[in-house]
Amino acid sequence: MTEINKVKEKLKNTLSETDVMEMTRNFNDVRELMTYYQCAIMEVETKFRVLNERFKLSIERNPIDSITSRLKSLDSIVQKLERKKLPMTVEAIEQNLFDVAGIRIICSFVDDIYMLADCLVSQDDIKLVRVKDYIKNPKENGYRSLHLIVEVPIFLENGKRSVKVEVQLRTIAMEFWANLEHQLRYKKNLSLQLLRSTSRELSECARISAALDMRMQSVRDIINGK
Ligand code: 0O2
Repeated sequence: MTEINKVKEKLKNTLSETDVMEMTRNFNDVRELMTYYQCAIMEVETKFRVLNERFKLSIERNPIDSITSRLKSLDSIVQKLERKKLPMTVEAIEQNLFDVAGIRIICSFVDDIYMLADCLVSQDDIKLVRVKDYIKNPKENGYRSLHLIVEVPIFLENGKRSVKVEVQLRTIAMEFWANLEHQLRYKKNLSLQLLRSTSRELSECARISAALDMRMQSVRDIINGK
């Protein structure tokens, strides 16, 4: 089955005839756009790898534990456009969906998150578009992470283009928590009672994990003589 037919099959109950026609018409342009997002991921990922290497010299350790990246799937893009009542065009994607290209940076310590974010946004080819600091202001459910939307230039055979990338920076503890919470969100067969008690338990885990991050940071500061 071709890529477009897979998307149509997946979303057959949610898309109107007009949506499907529009999507088919713009499909090749959207595929080309996806290659730009893939290039932007490579650019930003390299920037973080370079920073990690540099800090290995200056602070004698790697501030980054791991880096992952993902390109939003075509069906998720179509669903998000549909949810936001936007047309299925390249322009609508570029102007409204900021998380098509996503990079996640996992650190051991909270202060490394802010240090790396500062280093990234101070680079003169990076434009900071938006910051959501769910570490200083955690979400109601306990979710913590620093989210940046940045615009990065990519250099193509026929010129330069600016592309938006979502960067999520979090600690190992925040990642551990978010992965479990994500699983709960997609669990459909739990009773309301079990869902409520598990959400409460997860909230408590978020509180404990935030406290652990602070204590680990303090221990490291003592070790480093701060
Ligand atoms: P996926 O599969 O991770 O991409 P916007 O994109 O701006 O329209 P929003 O909600 O304002 O949407 O963006 P925000 O708050 O910056 O967060 C979007 C992403 O952060 C989510 O992507 C998740 O990856 C993560 N996230 C935000 N809140 C939570 C949370 O409560 N729990 C967990 N586990 N992750 C969260 P997507 O699109 O949900 O999915």
